[in-house]
Amino acid sequence: MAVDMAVDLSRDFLWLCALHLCALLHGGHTQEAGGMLYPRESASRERKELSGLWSFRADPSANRNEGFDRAWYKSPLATTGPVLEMPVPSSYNDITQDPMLRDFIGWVWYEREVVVPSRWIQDAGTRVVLRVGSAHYYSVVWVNGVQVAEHEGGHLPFEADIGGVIRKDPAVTCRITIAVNNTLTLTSLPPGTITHMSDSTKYPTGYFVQNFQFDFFNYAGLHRPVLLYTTPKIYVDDITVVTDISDNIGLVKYKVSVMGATTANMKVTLMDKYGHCVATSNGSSGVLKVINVNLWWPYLMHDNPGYLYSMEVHLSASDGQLTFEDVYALPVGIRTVNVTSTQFLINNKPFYFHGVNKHEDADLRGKGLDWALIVKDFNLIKWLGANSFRTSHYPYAEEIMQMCDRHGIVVIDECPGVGIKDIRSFGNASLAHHLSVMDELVQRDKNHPSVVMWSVANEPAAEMAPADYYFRTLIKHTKTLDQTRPVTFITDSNFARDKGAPYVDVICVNSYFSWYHDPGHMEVIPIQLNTQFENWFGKYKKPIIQSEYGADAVPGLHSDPPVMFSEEYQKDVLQRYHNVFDEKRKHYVIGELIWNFADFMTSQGITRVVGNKKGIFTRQRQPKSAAFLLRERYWRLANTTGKMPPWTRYPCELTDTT
Ligand code: BDP
Repeated sequence: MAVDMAVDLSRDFLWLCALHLCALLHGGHTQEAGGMLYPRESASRERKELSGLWSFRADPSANRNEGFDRAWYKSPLATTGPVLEMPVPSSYNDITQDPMLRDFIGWVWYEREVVVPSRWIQDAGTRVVLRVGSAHYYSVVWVNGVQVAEHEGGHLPFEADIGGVIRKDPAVTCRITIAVNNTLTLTSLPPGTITHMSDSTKYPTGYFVQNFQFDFFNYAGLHRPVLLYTTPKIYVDDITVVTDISDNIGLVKYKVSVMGATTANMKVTLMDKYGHCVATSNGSSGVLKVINVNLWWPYLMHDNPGYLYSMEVHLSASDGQLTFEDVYALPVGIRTVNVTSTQFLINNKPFYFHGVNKHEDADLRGKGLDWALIVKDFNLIKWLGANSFRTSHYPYAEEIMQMCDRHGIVVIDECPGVGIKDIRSFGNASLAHHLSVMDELVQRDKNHPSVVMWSVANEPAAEMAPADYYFRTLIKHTKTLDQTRPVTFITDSNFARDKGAPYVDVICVNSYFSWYHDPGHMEVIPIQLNTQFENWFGKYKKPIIQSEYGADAVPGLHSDPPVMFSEEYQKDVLQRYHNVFDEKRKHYVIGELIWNFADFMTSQGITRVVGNKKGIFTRQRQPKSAAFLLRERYWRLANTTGKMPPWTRYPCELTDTT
């Protein structure tokens, strides 16, 4: 059905300018340069969590700019208008009964007063850092009315040293104000556009909608923990580790960067999981050698998966008067990753991805971090016998990445480059932002052994002419940032016309035969899937991952013979894909990732019945029939492709140790 709407690009442009102008007016980028180490407690570092209830108000003014015009950050939010209680972390969309807030576009304001320990304020040798785990999408942060940070992009952390501000008047309670704008523009990631409807016979005055071309709800708000942490004023700013193996010796090449001093004494100690020292070194860079190394192995590939050492960096330095000590302990997994023309090797052994695509998505909290959900999902992943997932379609919480490290779940780490379909999103401004998002992602996740490949995008319009330069530049840049991991993007383009594919290390292809093409005709799957694989491998001679496939199933809807949307149809589609995978994995197919782990929310539309139903689990994490089919398969695959510890040999129960 065609919708008659007036697309006013100049106003769209104004909207975009408003977003960036506010950045200029309110102080520009004050975000700390340098490392992005996860804030861990240590003998020299403390943390203060700010999760809980914050004051909240959306700005529904016509230009969404009332908060800036009236400087809502200058006084407590409750003094400039009504406030709601809003949980953090959580998306705000599903928390109230207000439909306006569920679909709100523009600035929302969060505020929280914090009691900062007086010790932190009195001791000028202590850095006090405010860290926001993820705010979707564009944020400006003030402390006591002074702007301390500004950040573009959801899904990735940013921080600011707030010591100077809170020390100005120690008697004043520390008031943190965060304005977050979820508007997506042609240059944001993901991109989007705003359409203003000017036909007054159809739409109210000032009516506009946000358009985007991705298939998940554009949840917004403070999605991950906000916290304060301390470091000494001379501190470990960043650590980079790259690992290698030589016979039974593990090599941990490390580099530590220090802020606050030009010279420092450094002691680096590598501990095994029982706290025994296995290697030491001095100096800000070096190589730690671990004899009889315990390698980091994926789940179901070894009887001791996810082995982590702890690299303790002890820094001591003087500012001329006082000596400062800082301690940071980084979990380190020793493993290698290599790609050949037909294989993906972890520790020089072929690795087959039998995994899932996920979303950060759940009832009520939307994309808000929730430990109960995270642990449940890991239990389901292990129950399923999955050894991997892709962070479709944006970086997941650092806490999730740490779980992957510990449990040996292999990750394809994807940036929010999803829905790049408009040719105007291939321009220089878009590319520059995309490059800086990759900088932030690699900076955050470079030390996770679970991360084995970067994905720079999902299903972009890769057949468009500018895609060649765009992906060549983006992939080259990512490889410069990290020379140890392969880089890919996920394609659904035609193999002969895809302009980005020449630059990837692994071909990752999505297809929905008998669903979006030939709906209802599962009999086409074997021939079409076979053609897909032969075409891609024939042209590129690179290993291939089926990075998405699947079908919607409404839980409890049954039909025999199977029809679309029934649980039987979903199972049958999977089974027919599996038959082809089993043939091709003898040659060059190196993985299969089901779309999707669980049902998830999308925007409303005529193809979605309260969200996307391609989950093998419901949104509440209950299995559909397909989950049992996949479980059978994944455990069988694990038995044939991995070295199974006795306690996991399928179909034995966990208690059976024979
Ligand atoms: C793929 C997209 C994914 C969608 C899926 C679907 O990558 O985000 O949710 O299709 O339509 O093309 O279910």
